[in-house]
Amino acid sequence: MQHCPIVALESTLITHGFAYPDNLHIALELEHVVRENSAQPATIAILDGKVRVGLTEAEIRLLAQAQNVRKCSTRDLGYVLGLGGHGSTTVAATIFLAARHNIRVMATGGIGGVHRGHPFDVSADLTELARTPITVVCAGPKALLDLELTLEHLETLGVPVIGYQTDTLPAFFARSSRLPVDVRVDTPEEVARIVRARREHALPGGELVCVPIPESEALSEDVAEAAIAEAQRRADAAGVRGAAATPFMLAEIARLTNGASVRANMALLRNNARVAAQIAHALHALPAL
Ligand code: PSU
Ligand code: MN
Repeated sequence: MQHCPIVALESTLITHGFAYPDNLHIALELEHVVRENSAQPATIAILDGKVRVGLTEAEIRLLAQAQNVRKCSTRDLGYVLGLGGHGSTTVAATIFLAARHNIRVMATGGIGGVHRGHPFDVSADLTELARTPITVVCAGPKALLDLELTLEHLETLGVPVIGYQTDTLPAFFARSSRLPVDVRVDTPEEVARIVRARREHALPGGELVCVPIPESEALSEDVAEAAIAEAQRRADAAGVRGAAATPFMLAEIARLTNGASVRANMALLRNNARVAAQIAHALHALPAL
């Protein structure tokens, strides 16, 4: 049993989610927020072909400035581990590695899902969450996705979608998508009870805890939606597909909102890191199975 609860953090948001130096600042801030809430952060990445669970500040700096880092979902891990080089881990690859190091909670901004207009572009985040026992804290799937189809996939895969102090699925930059969540909880202890019951009864896979962005930092739904729609048009016109789609769209949305989306993204990440640390504590406090 770990002495201090650990919160895993992903590294794709450092290499592909934000531009330098925003990426460096937010990565260090997230570690700080986890520590402030009495948990230990573990940012996960592949450095020189080796799995690293917990990076030093120097290593985070290196990733934030490196040009040649491969965005690794689960299937890409083997390429970088086998052939060498640096890899940043998406939610899928991060939870795969975290769970194998007995880490029970991960924080991110928004998980991947089903892309709008591309119902076969389904993030491996969903399939990995369906088979990896870990609790992922996010602000909903990224709003640039098709949220309704993403929820349908999660249901098919048996992944619980838990609203944290909300009855509706948060829409990343905005507080609500108006789509209902399966269940609402209001405390970290309630999340821990659900997780523990699932483990006790050998239900497979993990849980998605969805936390709305803090009110003061949310984008208005109209502003967010207009930027997302335009970014999607640009992505389709440029023929951007697959793993490149999310980074391209996030950069376009940042330009279209004059940086407001970047500030909102940072705010929700900090908030999720805080809630994740609290959930890690609540899990830690329950008697071992
Ligand atoms: N959310 C963000 N920024 C990001 C991502 C999500 O605000 O960079 C990343 C996460 O690492 C997530 C990944 O796992 O995008 C999903 O990419 P894909 O759709 O290619 O699976
Ligand atoms: Mn995708």
